[in-house]
Amino acid sequence: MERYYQPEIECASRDQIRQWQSERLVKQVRNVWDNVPMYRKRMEETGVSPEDIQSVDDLYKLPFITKDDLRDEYPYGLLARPLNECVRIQSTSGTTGRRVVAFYTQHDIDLWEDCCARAITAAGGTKDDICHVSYGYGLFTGGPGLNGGSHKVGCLTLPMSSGNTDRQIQFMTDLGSTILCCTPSYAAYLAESIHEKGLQDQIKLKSGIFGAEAWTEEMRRDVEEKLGIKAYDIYGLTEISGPGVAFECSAQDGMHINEDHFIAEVINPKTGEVLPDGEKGELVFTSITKEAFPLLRYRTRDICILSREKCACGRTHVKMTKPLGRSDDMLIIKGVNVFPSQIETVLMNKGYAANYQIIVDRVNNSDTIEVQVEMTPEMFSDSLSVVANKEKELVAALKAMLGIYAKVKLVNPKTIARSEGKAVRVIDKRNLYQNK
Ligand code: DLL
Repeated sequence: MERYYQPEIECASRDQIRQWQSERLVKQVRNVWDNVPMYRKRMEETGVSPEDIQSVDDLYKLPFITKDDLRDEYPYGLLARPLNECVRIQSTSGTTGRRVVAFYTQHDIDLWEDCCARAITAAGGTKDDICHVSYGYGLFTGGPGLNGGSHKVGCLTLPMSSGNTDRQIQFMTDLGSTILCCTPSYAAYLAESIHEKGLQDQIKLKSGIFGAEAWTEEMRRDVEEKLGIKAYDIYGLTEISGPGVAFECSAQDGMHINEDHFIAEVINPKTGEVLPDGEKGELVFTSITKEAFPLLRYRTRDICILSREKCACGRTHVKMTKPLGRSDDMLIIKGVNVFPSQIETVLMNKGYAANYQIIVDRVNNSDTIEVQVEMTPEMFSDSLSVVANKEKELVAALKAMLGIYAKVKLVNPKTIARSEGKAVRVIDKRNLYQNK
């Protein structure tokens, strides 16, 4: 039997959802007009005033906002509430230069945790469950979001955070964890380690809630089989709240977007034109219930398809496919958002030319990144120790910029293939977006 955390909302009629969206949107537009100078300026430039927004049908009139706007307004520019009403900050996993900071009032946290509670309940979670949260805790939204959702459902919550795989497995077997929340690549790694230790019979897991990065149907089947669970996808982004913006139900065929809090649109990333359901494009969100950090028409850069076809689970909220790619060049490596431009900045600062290639792969279910960069003729050396020292120096500088380890391989001048068109900077061998 399908379970819901908030059945009256999750299974509301389409008319009811539309009415909520319209009322909340009108209020939110007035709110940002009054309280966030950037929105008022943008709306004035576009020739839109709050009176022009009477319902969701008018949403298209509002200007888009992007990650660049968030960076320009960093840190406090987009706050819609006084700072002393905010109780929490979270931040995207991208580091230096690209960091985005989101603010929450207590009410914002409450609604965000409701969204995560809906996801956990859809994955079969009840107060009888032991919910093992192995997403990172801290600035990253994964740990705190699922932790809060788990409390709301009433599960016994294990705030494991990520890493220390032996301890994870020990707690899992000793305490009898029944729901696992972590990135899909960590789930695959845990599954493999459990099998290596021959402990699969001592695992009591029944479901997993995996997201924050792309994963394929093949990976789902593999993890489901190895751990004897049902694996559910969960989607979200810090800017809009964190995990739980959308989540999978028992149909395991796309994720329901929590439309009472977020209005979803899909647009043509080149022209900005709004596309009908069923067409592939960039996902855009408007947060209609956020108090501290409301974003209107925020371009996620995630490519997906929306569907309003009736779902077997009984939920009525629109479904999104798994992200099918991105309209920018952001990579997610070990859960960390990485932009090739950050790597280029490090190389340039250290005196290298723009002849480099970034090779991303997945080895034993763990992401790897290697940066191959040409030495300039002036720095060329055939002494192995000189080269090794230069590589070490770059590894440290990249770690400082990205927050993760990237292998560096210095190669001789003129050995990286030159392109006649656009340079091919990134070779991603993971094939993560092969679903549709
Ligand atoms: O990854 C929030 C999250 C935590 C979601 C835990 C699910 C579970 P950010 O670090 O801000 O937030 O990264 C957001 O990650 O724009 C997508 O490109 C990607 N992403 C998130 N969930 C999925 C998913 C968290 N299920 C960015 N499948 C988003 C594919 C995902 N990509």
